[in-house]
Amino acid sequence: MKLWNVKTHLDLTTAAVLWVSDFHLAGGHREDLNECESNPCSQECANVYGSYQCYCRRGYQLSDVDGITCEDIDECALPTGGHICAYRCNNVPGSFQCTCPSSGYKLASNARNCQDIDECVTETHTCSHNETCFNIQGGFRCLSLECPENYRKSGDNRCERLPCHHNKECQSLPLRITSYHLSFPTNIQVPIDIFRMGPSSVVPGDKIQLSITSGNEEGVFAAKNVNSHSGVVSMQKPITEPRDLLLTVQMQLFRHGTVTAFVAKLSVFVSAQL
Ligand SMILES: [Ca+2]
Ligand SMILES: [Ca+2]
Repeated sequence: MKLWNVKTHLDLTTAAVLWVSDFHLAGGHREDLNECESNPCSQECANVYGSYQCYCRRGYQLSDVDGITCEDIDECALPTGGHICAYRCNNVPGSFQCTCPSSGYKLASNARNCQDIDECVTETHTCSHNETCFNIQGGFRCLSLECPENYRKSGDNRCERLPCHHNKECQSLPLRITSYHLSFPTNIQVPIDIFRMGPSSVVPGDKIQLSITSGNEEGVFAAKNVNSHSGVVSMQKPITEPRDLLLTVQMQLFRHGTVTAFVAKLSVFVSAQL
């Protein structure tokens, strides 16, 4: 009976000693041991009564395996990581960095999006003096206007036909050729009207006929009359890859029994959307 009592007492004591293993027994009082002093954690350590807890700085997470090692969080691989950066995500210890294409873009102030560099404003373009710089997403274009024979330049983007002097062949040439420049991101929703054309003044009885005379071999665009004095060019098929297109749009104006042609040269620059 007595023996049994002693054994029970010993077992309890052993258990108690194991349980209080984190305490020093000083002067008969239990004193908490600061485990953090021996740097058990890979980053931060918090001493708590009877134990300690490791924790990690921002950008790291505590290892499930040992509870003491801080592992870098791969922000780029998180389920939401695909959208964390507009272009490319680079994982770095404790953080991540977004990057942009090596040319044409800079990192926006939010450090995630890419912002087009306007080379025409920053004067980093390579256009010559007689060319005009036109900014597009991720790049720029150098434009020059050259008028064909029988035409003279009458503005930055316009050529006027020279007087015909009763030359019938000359009279069938467009009266005016005007250049326009449009820029779009890839994959814009179609159909979408991109250009409207009509005579500068409307005379009762006018009729127009709009048509695309070149540059639409793939049927991406369509021209249609909206009413008797205006028409529109629309994009009918999505453009998925960056490319430059040159469309020639002709408007025939039927007025007072004569027909006059006007031509619009549409440069369509489609650039990648980031
Ligand atoms: Ca990281
Ligand atoms: Ca640009």
